[in-house]
Amino acid sequence: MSLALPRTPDLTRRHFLGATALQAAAAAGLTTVSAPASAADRGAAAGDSFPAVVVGSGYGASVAALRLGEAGVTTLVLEMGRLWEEPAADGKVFCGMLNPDRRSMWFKDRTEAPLDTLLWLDVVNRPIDRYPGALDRVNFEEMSVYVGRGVGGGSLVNGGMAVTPARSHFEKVLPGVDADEMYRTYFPRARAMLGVNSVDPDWFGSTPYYRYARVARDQAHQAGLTTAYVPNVYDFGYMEREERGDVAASALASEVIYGNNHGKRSLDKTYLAAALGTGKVTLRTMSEVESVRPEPGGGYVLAVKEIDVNGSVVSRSEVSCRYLFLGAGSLGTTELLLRARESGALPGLGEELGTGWGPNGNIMTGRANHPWNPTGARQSAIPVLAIDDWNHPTHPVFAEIAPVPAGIETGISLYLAITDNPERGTFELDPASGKLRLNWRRGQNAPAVASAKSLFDRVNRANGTSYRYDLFGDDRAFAGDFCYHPLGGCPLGAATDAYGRLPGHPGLYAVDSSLIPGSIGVNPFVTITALAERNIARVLAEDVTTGR
Ligand code: FAE
Repeated sequence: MSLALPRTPDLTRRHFLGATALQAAAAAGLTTVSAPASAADRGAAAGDSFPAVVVGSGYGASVAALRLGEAGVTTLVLEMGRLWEEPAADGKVFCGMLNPDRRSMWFKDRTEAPLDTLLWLDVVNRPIDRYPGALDRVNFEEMSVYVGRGVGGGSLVNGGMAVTPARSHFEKVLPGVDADEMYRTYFPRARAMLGVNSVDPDWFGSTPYYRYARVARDQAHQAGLTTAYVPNVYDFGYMEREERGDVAASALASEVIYGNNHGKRSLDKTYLAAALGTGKVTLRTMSEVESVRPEPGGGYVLAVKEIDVNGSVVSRSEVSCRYLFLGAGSLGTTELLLRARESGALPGLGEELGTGWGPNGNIMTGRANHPWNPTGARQSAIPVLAIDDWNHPTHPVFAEIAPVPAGIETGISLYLAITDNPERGTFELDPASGKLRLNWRRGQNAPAVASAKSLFDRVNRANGTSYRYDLFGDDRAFAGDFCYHPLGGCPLGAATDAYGRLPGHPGLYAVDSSLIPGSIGVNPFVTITALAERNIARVLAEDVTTGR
């Protein structure tokens, strides 16, 4: 079964116009992208002044850009990363995981993949040239955070798992949000716009590419646990054609964390294409917002640094706007706001800013399978199954069954476990270096490790198997020193009002993962998208009055 993108005539036309504009800009090597606007729209942006500016182009930012464009508000999107549309000399836009090159990571000398050794051998990570690659790993003192960089943010590099949280957990984490409205209106809207679909269970049951998931499923069932199919934004119809050899392979060719060349409905194919297609939205890439200050008389001024692919500064400029939507992610949005508070530029920002950060209870772990029960040399890089033990009374876990698409039999069952770790971290600016600091101690992972261990001890006991200790560079079975799901820093209803408005500063909004206080119990992008849809609907109805 494969669901298509929303097919109303207007949206289809917008997607087409926007996608064409993205491709044309990439082919011409441009860092500014816009679809043709009507004559009446030209001039709505005077000089470098726009009615609305959106910072970043991940989930929250893309929702804001589309809905502003639809409402007729001339909008500029500023993204620090590249536009990923144009093939390189090898004919591919992104590099694969088995042979990573400079396209893999954001200005690193060596790749920093999460699973970094096999049999304790340093065979996974490679030296690379410094380049604005798609995946970044931000290394704080005791926690590393993976994020996407480029047009589409995390949607370029993530596993595409599109999960709606358990309503009880959503209500616990965000008690101020009307859950009825979310589950009736905004979650369905987000799923439809993102192009969520599900794997065909018959195909899943027979393809060699999901043997690893079937092995892990059967072992979970042996331990009395429940598994569930997990929807995804990767087009499963395309994946089936990959197996038949009808189309170029992507998920079945070990592509995911450094980008998918085909099959994945990343945001540049969905929300952002539609946003550009309104003719009201312009996108500037390689443009990092360094600071924000208020404009006398209302609105905001942003200091913007444009870089080239060597990381050299091409220009520094200022952009002003009446309405400013921060969608730079949990790290990026919190950092910009902390800088503005600490410098005195935005004094209204309160003490709750920088609080409520968590890694969504992320723990990665691997189990060793018996030689007579192989997981398969051919593995789809897109996960489709999870162990759902979220209702466990003391150790709730939602564990994604992850691939190890190494191209050889590894015998590993790998998991990204999401746990209900109540620990939270805080952000601050280091007084000496001025850099963003995350106050999170490794010991704060202990509740998450305890939950993951409780679950996988049960799986190992029931199957006579054990953990792998060779995967994370030392002899740990559980890796909790990195995360894929940074959440919080600007918690909704605490650092902001109930709709993401920053206190004391009219027209300033947080729209992304920074709003969710540390945990959502499942992979987070559907929630980030749905919450952004809810908040922008209210903001457009109540706040935005000019430039239409
Ligand atoms: P995000 O998508 O991070 O986008 C922020 C954007 O802002 C980025 O493009 C930045 O380059 C840009 N930016 C930052 N600072 C600035 C600045 N100062 N100026 C201009 N631009 C800036 O934000 N989630 C799921 O639900 N399912 C999954 O299967 C899944 N798998 C994942 C796998 C990996 C490897 C990773 C890294 C993440 C995964 N996630 C997954 C998490 C998900 O991608 C993440 O929660 C969202 O992308 C966060 O969305 P935001 O809108 O907050």
